[in-house]
Amino acid sequence: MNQVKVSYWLSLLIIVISVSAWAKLPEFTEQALQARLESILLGTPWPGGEISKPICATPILVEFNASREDLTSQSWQKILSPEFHLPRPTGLDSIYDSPSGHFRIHYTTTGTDAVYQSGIDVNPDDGVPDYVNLCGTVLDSSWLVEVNQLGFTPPPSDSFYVLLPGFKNNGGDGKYDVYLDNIANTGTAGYTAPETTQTLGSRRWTSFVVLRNDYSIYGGSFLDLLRATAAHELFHAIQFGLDVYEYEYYPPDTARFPGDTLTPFKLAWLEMSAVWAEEQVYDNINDYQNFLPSFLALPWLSLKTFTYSFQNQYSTGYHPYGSCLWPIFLSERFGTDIIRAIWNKCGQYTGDNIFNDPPGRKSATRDVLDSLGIGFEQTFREFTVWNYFTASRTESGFGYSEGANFGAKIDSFKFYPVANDTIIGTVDSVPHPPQNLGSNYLVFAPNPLDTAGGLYLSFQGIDNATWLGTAVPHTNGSAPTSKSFSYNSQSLSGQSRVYNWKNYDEIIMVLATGNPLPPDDYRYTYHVFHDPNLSGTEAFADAIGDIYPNPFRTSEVSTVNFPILLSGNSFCNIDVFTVGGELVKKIRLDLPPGDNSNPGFAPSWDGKDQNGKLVSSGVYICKIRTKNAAVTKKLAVIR
Ligand SMILES: [Ca+2]
Ligand SMILES: [Ca+2]
Ligand SMILES: [Ca+2]
Ligand SMILES: [Ca+2]
Repeated sequence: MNQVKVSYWLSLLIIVISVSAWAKLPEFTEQALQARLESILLGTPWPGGEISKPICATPILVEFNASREDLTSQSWQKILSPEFHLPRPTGLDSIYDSPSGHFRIHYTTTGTDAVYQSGIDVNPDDGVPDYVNLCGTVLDSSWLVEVNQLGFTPPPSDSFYVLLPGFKNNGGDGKYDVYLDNIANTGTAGYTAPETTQTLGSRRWTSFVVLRNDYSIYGGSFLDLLRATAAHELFHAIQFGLDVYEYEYYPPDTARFPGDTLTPFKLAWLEMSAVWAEEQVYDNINDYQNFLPSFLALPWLSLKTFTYSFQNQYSTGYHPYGSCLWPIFLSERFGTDIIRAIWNKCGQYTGDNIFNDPPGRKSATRDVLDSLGIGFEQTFREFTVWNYFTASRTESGFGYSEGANFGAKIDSFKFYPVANDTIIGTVDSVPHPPQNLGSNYLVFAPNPLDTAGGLYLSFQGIDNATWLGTAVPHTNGSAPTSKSFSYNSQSLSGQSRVYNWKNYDEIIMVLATGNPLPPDDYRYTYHVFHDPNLSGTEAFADAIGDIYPNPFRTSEVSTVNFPILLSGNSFCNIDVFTVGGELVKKIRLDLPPGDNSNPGFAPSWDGKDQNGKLVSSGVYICKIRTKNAAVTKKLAVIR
């Protein structure tokens, strides 16, 4: 053993101890954390009498890792090694290296930690229990997909990790260590523990995974639970190798979440993307679908909801798992690479930058979606529309590839039959206004006897949010169309018109908030009525929207878009001038009626002049004309 490294580690321990002498977590927070961790490791009761089944206990280990320099209670010694580290499971006296060589599996065939069917060694007959062979194959499959196929950076090697007194099986051989342990909390299928880092202050941490020695306690397709858990936990190991601090921290809010077993650590992205990873490795297991009720039945909850409440399938503790629909949506809409791109951006900044913009830079999600030219708000809007059309509402060719199999669908908490004399008056509040990154669904069904006219829809934000209104006219048996509300961000109001409502079985008004912060309920009023004039061809004035992205960074995106809404077929002329009045580019197009605003549909420009040369950085004047509209807009080009 290297003497230099030992003294390095000892000096680290001294730092830890000296920090703990003055830093302090709120007492309640520390007690709850300790009780949770003891519940996982020792099987003691979960705090607050909650049902103790965090199926993945990893967030508790992350919370511990983030807090351990602040812990004060001496009773922590019950579960911690003398160095205040979380010890790896002990008593596992055998090892097996997976066929790929990436994993070292620690197990035993005797005592309470004995693996499932420890005496069965047939396939292959190699002196290793077949259950352990299966674990090796399952972990290798997970690595093959997550690292080799999806391209995620593998978890950092722990080969540098030296043997200190009190550590056993520290696995310093560079293989990733997995322990098959009889986890004391029977509700927990596995966990990943961040352990250490090679460089003081680094966000890249090594970790180890604990899987169960035996999943047959769960009955049913319990080997599928082993598979899903292995894929899930390996993804946590990958996450910790990118940024172990990728979570939000904000103080508990007892006023708003009285049922919450409070945690100030919000790790929703960790869980939603790990459930997504399960689906990438084991598409046929569909473990994620078990968690969808907690998301789809409570669409107003923030996408960032994270609690330890697990009373039933609608409990908020399951919400981060059900929120796997967000990464699943992103990867089905844009390709699976997008999740790696987002996680890699998370890894470029220490701490929370998944949805929130850290100082001086864009959030990982916004950054990646901007680079695709669509932006966060429009993407979130599409997500809310996909979420409506699941289970019995699924329409072929639209939305989630497995949406018809979802056992849950969006709870639209207002349903209005509308006749031609109906006005849905202004409502001061709704029972569950959307939280940050949440959504509401109001469904209006035209009376089939009232054939003339259409529906006018509007809303007025009471609270300041990035309101995202979408009107979704839908006929059963057809893919829905959707139309963004026009929106005034100064007055927080928006409106939309749906012509010829007799063509539709329902018109859904989706109202969502696109702002990630602050956590709150965002109230609004809405006003919807039948308008007999909304018949025939939609006679709106052509609308020319804001050029996006603006500024146009030619190093990040290949084109800039000019969104245009047309009442009928029209030419589209775009002339780009320098501020000095010199014409640099002429674009001439014919566009179809309707919404020509999304990437791929909107007129676009590649930033090159008439000679095919990229224009220089600066402000350009764009004159945009259609049959019924003409505007002049500024565009900043940054090379
Ligand atoms: Ca065997
Ligand atoms: Ca190792
Ligand atoms: Ca699947
Ligand atoms: Ca980060």
